[in-house]
Amino acid sequence: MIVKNSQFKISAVSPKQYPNDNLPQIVLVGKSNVGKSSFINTLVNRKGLARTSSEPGKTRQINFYDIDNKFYFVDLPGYGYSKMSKVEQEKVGSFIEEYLSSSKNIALIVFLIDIRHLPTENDKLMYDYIFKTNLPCIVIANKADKIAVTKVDEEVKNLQEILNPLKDLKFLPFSSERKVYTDEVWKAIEDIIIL
Ligand SMILES: Nc1nc2c(ncn2[C@@H]2O[C@H](COP(=O)(O)OP(=O)(O)O)[C@@H](O)[C@H]2O)c(=O)[nH]1
Ligand SMILES: [Mg+2]
Repeated sequence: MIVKNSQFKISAVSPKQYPNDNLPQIVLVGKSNVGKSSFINTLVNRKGLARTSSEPGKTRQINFYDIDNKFYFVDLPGYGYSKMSKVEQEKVGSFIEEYLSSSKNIALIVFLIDIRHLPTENDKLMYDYIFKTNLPCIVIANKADKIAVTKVDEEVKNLQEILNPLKDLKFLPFSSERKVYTDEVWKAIEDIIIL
């Protein structure tokens, strides 16, 4: 898909601020710094739409981006930022769960993990949580530019074996750095929601 018009809609800190239209919401979930905001920018082909940061743990609101008046990309705060206090981390966790359990328009969860590492404990907890919501989900093994091209397929398979041995979810590699696999990801999204 080629996006023509993408714009920031709102930063929400509570459910009453979520957009109240019925556009489908595609939500980015993943640990802090895994590349959620960059993923949005890469797919819509705009450098600065979603705020990215090399310093993790910055986003504490839920940012909604209107894409061609067809759907929202929803940028959630990342979990598992080790420099945050336990209390602060729990706050972020319940914030994420509040959105995932109360928004009525979630059409797809895009769950980002890092292709270089085994899923963290928090990744596994999030995966289990997503599984229980029954919402459609695809898993993106991000930062594929950080490993040899010849290892990419093997690593993606490996991660699926660990997180999703039933193999009922789609796992895809991705790299915002090199802007590769973008077509495959759009296709996977469009297989699930009609855009
Ligand atoms: N090498 C590489 N770096 C990436 C990629 N995606 C994001 N980053 C970098 O990772 C850092 C965190 O990215 P960001 O999108 O802000 O992560 P977020 O916290 O999940 O939203 C930034 O320094 C990005 O430039 C990628 O595909 N490859
Ligand atoms: Mg971000």
